[in-house]
Amino acid sequence: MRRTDHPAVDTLLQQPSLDADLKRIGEKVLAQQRLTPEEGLILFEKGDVGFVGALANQVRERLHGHKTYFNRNFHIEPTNVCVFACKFCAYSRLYKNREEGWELSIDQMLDIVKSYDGQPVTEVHIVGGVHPKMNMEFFMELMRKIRAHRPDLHIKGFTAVELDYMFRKAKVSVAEGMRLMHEAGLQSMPGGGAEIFAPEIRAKICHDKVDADGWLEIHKTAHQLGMVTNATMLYGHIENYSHRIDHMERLRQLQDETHGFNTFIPLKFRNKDNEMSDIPESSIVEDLRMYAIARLYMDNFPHLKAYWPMLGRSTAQLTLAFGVNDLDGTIDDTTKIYSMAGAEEQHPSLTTSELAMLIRQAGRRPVERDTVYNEIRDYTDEPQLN
Ligand code: V47
Ligand code: SF4
Repeated sequence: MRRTDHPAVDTLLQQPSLDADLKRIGEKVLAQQRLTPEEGLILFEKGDVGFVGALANQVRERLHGHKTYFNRNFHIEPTNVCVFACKFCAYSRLYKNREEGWELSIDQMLDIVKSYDGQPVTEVHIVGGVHPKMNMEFFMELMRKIRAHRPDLHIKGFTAVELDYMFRKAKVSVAEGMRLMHEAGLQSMPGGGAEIFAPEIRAKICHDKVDADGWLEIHKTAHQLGMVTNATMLYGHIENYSHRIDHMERLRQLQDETHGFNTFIPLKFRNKDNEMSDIPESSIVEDLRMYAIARLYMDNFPHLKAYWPMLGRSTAQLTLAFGVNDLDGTIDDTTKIYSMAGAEEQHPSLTTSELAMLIRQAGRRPVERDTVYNEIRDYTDEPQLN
């Protein structure tokens, strides 16, 4: 009997040779039932890329049809000087070596904002290293000036790592710090700094920055103020599948409580020029399995995003058949964090037309969105527009 709009999924689940656990999990996904951590682990251990991909695609199309979102943003990276010493980071320069780094003044950052005057960008994404002299006051003044100059520009900024450090330096509670930053203009937060929550992995790869509880508390507080945030997971290094499930489970539980997360972004570990360069990178098949299992496990996250400059255009296109419904990085990607760690695209830049074309080539419908996923424009039938 045909039970879904995806006969391929039905056929897959009826194959007599299919493992009994996988069959049961597949039936649960079709019945829209939540997967347990044990079932998530079984998917990682036994689910081949074709199996998890077909299921994740079914979920993706149930939630979003063929729509694939992108937004027009630009990045400001205030500094690459950082007090922390994450082993996977190829981007930061330790504070003691800061002559090798850059530190932008408020006026220099405002000049970046002004360079986009008249351009149809909707968001500025502010994120960088953790510089001890760039404190809360400094960033509140920056945001007030950005808002005065361009009130319609959505300010998404600061990982929980940066905020935790600022609040501790300013001796304010998370609740007070978030309230002040929000009042100064902060509207949403990116998902960085989460890495892998498990303390035994954090101790080895990023021992000195905010821990899982601190990261989750900052996002929870943001959600309580009405802000939306994203969540990331850095995978494919020294963690095992249980650590990935534990990470996703903790995010799923907070999301049940607050519903403040928009997007989950699995970040593939890249091994160039960092202290973990001896660790081989995950294969594309493993990357696609990661996206698919994330789509199946994170049932209360509306969106799953791939960051194309990191993956490369072709792999990013492929992810659209494995659960992903959002591609980040558009017209003029200004971030260096990935290009310095060995990302596929060293100077990532695509016109909106080109990005829309990539999405159409993958058989999907390109839709421009704002930060909170209001639809701005459907590019399905507009091949030549920028
Ligand atoms: O937390 C650092 C990652 C993150 C490496 O929320 C690396 O919309 C791979 O979170 N290999 C920061 N990853 C960037 C980030 C982000 C990016 C784009 C969009 C959004 C969003 C968030 O970059 C860090 C860390 O996990 N990272 N080094 C590396 N070698
Ligand atoms: Fe600093 Fe972020 Fe790099 Fe860690 S990942 S060293 S917190 S810039």
